[in-house]
Amino acid sequence: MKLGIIGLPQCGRSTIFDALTGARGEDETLKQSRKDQRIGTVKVMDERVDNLSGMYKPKKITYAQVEYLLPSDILSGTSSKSESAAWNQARVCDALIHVVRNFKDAGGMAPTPEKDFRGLEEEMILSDLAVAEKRIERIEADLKRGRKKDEEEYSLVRSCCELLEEGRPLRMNPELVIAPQLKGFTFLSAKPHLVIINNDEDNESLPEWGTIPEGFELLAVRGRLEMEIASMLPEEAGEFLVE
Ligand SMILES: Nc1nc2c(ncn2[C@@H]2O[C@H](COP(=O)(O)OP(=O)(O)O)[C@@H](O)[C@H]2O)c(=O)[nH]1
Ligand SMILES: [Mg+2]
Repeated sequence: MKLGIIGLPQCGRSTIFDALTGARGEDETLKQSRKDQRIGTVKVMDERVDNLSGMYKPKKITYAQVEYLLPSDILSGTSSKSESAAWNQARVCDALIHVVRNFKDAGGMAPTPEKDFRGLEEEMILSDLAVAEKRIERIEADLKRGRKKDEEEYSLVRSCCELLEEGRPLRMNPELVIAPQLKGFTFLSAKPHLVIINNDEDNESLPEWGTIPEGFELLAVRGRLEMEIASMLPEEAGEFLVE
């Protein structure tokens, strides 16, 4: 399973990636201009696999793996090209982890988690709408040239456009999410999402949220603290957690 980590700049994506994959933090200067995506693979240790392999003694034991993908940073100034490159990396993922900043930034600015969340959600909806509208245009142009249109695909893509035009993500309509004819479009707003509220070290609670968006799970995580723990040696981490 491939999970993509997305979020606005400086929300803590790299920090969460390091926390999840146990990678030691990159140094700050490197972090600021990272052009390539990063991938970290984590084995899912599972007692059931251990028990079964104890019983059947297979030649090879393969645990399930989760692949975390951190898309390349969107470089300021070069907006649209690097932006679409980063989104295309997220498109190939099975699900997305949307990181939202909930700590004061370097300039001391208070976080605006709900606004940030909605901003990125809107971007995904608009990006999907552009893909869907392009397909509609294409089908209609082909029709004029005498090609037969695939009614089923046409009506599915039309339904996507309608939902997206209302500003709603495609995951709101399960029928569209599972339609095989739409799979190739790799719609961002159709993917399962987990929203991580990236809290400061001393904050364990979820922020005030006007309306929790439908079908969403919010999870409060102290990203920098988790990253620091993940980069400790096991015995250090044990002592730290006890304390
Ligand atoms: N206080 C606090 N700062 C954090 C936390 N997570 C990240 N930061 C800081 O926020 C800045 C941006 O984090 P980074 O992971 O590079 O964000 P990215 O741009 O989304 O990859 C860095 O200076 C981090 O040290 C957190 O949980 N608490
Ligand atoms: Mg980063």
